[in-house]
Amino acid sequence: MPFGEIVCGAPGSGKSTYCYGKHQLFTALNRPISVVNLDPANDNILYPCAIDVSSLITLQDAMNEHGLGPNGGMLYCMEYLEANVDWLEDRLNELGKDAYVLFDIPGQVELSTNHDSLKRIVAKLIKIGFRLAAVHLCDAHYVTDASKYISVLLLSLRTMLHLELPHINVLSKIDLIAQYGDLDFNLDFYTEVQDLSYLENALTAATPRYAALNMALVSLIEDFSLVGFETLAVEDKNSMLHLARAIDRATGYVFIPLPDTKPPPGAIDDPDVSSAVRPNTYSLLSTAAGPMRDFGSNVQDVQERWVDAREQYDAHEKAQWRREGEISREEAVKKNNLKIRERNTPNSRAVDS
Ligand SMILES: Nc1nc2c(ncn2[C@@H]2O[C@H](COP(=O)(O)OP(=O)(O)OP(=O)(O)O)[C@@H](O)[C@H]2O)c(=O)[nH]1
Ligand SMILES: [Mg+2]
Repeated sequence: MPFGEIVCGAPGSGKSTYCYGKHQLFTALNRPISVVNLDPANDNILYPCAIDVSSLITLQDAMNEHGLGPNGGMLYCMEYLEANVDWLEDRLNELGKDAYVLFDIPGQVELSTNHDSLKRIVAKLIKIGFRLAAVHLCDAHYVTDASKYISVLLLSLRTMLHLELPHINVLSKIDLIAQYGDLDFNLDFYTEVQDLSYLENALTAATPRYAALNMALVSLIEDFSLVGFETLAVEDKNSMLHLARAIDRATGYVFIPLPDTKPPPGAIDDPDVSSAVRPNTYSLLSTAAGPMRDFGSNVQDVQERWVDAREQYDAHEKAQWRREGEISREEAVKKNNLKIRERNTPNSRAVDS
């Protein structure tokens, strides 16, 4: 059964970077992964692309041919893809029934909040057997201001209600959050969306005229009680692993490597590598259904890592990388010396005799 993620979010929220990062991580872990670019305006694709919508239609073609602007052109492209969904289905079938597919969606938010083409394409994918989750990326910058935070909550809620998929909202670029100054509340206030009435003072101070409207929106979000956030720093392995497990739990994906699969380089069960080098993330991902006790399952850890003690953690990580580098260099030298000794042994016996 194929599984997949609909990676959506506002322009620049980090969708393509996330797809690239996840492709690198899963390839290193020997986990199947393919990335499908569904953004017809994406002309600088970072990741190895299994299927590219640009071979069906590009935004530029749509604009030139029908005299449309970039927004109208994008909607046209999605409608065109919907009309040619068999093209997508044929290519997805070529990826095999055990494929794990990331769909990189254009950043135009109405595609995942109002327009029906993406929704119908998703319905088609589900019909052909895909188990999908929506991964909705939102720039963490939005939590630095109460009214922007309300807007991102509304956007997330609207996307959840429109796509009707198992849904994970993600505050992306969390590694940059300390740069935007002190937050009014701890990070868990923003990720858990527990009691938004605390925002009242900030909202009223910023826009006194709209105080009542703001509080009506707050109570709407609270009434649905659906929105919550995970966090993501794409270059941080722990953060990526935590999110991968959260998504696996949403889709029900359990990764069990085939018995004859070679563990990825650096895993503890690799007989060539000392167990001191790296923890065994391979088995971590094979037990996605287990309890979430890894880094990031507790948002206080994320707060400590990226807000409270970022510099100390960065220094600690650098020292660890240096030590890992030294250990693998020493292992390589040891292996090399062993090979030289083995090569010389028969000759030395011949000399002795
Ligand atoms: N520091 C940091 N930067 C990030 C992260 N994720 C993405 N970025 C940066 O954010 C910028 C936008 O990322 P993209 O991946 O192009 O965003 P996108 O959502 O695909 O954008 P569109 O396709 O235009 O909608 C790039 O400069 C990335 O390097 C992250 O976790 N941390
Ligand atoms: Mg992109």
